[in-house]
Amino acid sequence: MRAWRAVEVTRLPGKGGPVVVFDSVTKQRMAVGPATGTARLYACGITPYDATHLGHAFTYVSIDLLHRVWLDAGLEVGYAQNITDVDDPLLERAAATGVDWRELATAQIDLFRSDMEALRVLPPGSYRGVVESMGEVTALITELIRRGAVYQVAGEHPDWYFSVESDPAFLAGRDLAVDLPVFAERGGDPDRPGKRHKLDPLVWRAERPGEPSWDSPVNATGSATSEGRGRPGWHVECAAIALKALGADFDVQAGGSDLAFPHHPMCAAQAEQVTGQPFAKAYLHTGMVGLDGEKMSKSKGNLIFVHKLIAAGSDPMAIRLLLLDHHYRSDWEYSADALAAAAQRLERWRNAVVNAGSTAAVHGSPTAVQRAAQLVEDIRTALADDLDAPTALAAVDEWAEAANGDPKAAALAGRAVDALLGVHLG
Ligand code: 5CA
Ligand code: ZN
Repeated sequence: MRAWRAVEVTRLPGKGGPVVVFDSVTKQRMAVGPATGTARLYACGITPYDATHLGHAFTYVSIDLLHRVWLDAGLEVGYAQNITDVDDPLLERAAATGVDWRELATAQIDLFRSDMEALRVLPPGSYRGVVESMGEVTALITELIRRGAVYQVAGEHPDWYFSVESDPAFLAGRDLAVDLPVFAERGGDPDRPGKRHKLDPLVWRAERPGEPSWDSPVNATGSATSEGRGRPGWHVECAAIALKALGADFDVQAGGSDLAFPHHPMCAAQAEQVTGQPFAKAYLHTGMVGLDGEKMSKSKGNLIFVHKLIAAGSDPMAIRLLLLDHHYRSDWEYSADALAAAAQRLERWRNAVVNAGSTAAVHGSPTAVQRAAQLVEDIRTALADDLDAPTALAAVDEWAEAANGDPKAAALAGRAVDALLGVHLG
């Protein structure tokens, strides 16, 4: 699948250092990315209906900070993202609105691409939908069957499930009283008759009338078969797409905190079963954006769309500043007032950077350039410390407040804001 257009990222003087993030599995801060070479990042992509709301935008802009910090540290970034382009809610929406599910997905992916471009989010190098990845998904399922880690339930719909007990570590330390309701809320079916364990996730859903289907991987010989046609379960898709693009033991698996369970542990368990290596070294989860006291979600319909804000006259860079004003791990609520404040902040920064030169007494004065160089370091330090964008924004505020119009200093500050925060002021 085509990703979206990349914006240029200018190189800044010097180099950023290692970045520490909070790993939600070990619940510890840890440095992520190699010292040299290529950092490998997987971000769970959209299910293409009702995109792109501010919650999605917050998650991808937050992940974009990690991408930019790694680039600033001189690393290459191998970035992969999926599209869940066949899934229950997508099919349900298509059926309810009388639109072909493929057309719905295509239109929403187009919208997502243009929103990501407007927000200056750097694109993934590998952007793959599930439909176009069916070969690797069924190959992974075949391998899981061969290893005895999945099983078929009896009955009218002979679906396949991954056995969580096949991974001895999976259930260790889990509290089923907490996990089961979350599993049920997020696409799981704990009470499906015939399952070995309530937490076992669906791996292959046998064809139902009227649903799209593909040849089955179930004949365990490695060749697809038209017997038992169906479609894959959600977690095994991301496991297969990530492994294909990045290999095992990549640096960071990222997504919103609603993927912290069961999605990411289920992806990891299935991938690890086959590779014998860790799936990812660290798991990064962004907070949830809400509206009127509830998480912004497609199912609740309480959505603020990026393209609608832009159509109503918001500058995409003001939207980006609104998102960056919240630490990536915090849950927060959208308000029009906060967006207006972000637009004012953008205006102040633009005045300090773009309108520089007219009032400066001295061009390239050592103190002014030194202050801008200090700003570069302050942004770097803030982002290296668990991607602390709000602190970085406060540093730019302070710089802009005291800026004296020196064009050389302003140019450096503007480049830093662009390269590290992704906010274009020119
Ligand atoms: N296709 C799956 C991932 S494989 C999925 O969760 N799609 S999604 O369209 O529902 O969400 C896309 C990304 O946005 C996910 O990382 C999700 O965690 C994140 N997200 C969804 N709602 C919000 C929200 N209200 N606030 C912050 N992030 C959100
Ligand atoms: Zn995913």
